[in-house]
Amino acid sequence: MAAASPNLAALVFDAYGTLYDVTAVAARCAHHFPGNGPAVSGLWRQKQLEYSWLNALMERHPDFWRLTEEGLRFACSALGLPLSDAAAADLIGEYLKLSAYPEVPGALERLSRKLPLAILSNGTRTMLEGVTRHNGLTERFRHILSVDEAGVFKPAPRVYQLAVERLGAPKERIGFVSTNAWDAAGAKSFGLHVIWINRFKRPRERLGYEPDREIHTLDELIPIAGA
Ligand code: LAC
Repeated sequence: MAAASPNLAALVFDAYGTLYDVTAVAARCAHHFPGNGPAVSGLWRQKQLEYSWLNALMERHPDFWRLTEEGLRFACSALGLPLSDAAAADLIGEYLKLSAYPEVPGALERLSRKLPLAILSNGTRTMLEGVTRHNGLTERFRHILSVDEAGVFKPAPRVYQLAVERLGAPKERIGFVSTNAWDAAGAKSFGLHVIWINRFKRPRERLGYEPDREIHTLDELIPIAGA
């Protein structure tokens, strides 16, 4: 049973997989690598995230654009697929053109009338502003926050602290919304009020931190936020 939602002061959203559909890159991967689209895109995303966690542990901070490229290069080498520089640039460029999930624009419109909204993501500011502009959503957000401002990737607590500093609200009154269960666990470990969008009907991560709410699409957040 979900806990009652506190009087939320703001909503903060993860970007990739939460607002923007990263599986769309699979189609572009299939264009460059016929028959291997899902294999490339799946391994690419996995390595991109692994590299973010490993760099955080190594206390290094190459930016997410670079990790996105390195993850793609690893995936292609592992699968024995030659990757030209032109194909790499085309595929990485997809990150600036990802589509929002279908319910996202309407839900953000409703939510933004009730509460200040922000993005807090591993992406660089350029990546986040680009994809948000591409979807016509720039006006919905009070802040677009990149982990680069904290100099470390999620789920380091310093990242979630950025939301507290920039929104000026107590952490338990900031609703953090993510589809990535490991990101939801990191935000909960830090102390935010966490809403996990379980878009893909996945089991919960067993990291010891349960989300405060579990929903399946962003629409379900509208009544929770009283919007
Ligand atoms: C992000 C990754 C976790 O947007 O999806 O931060």
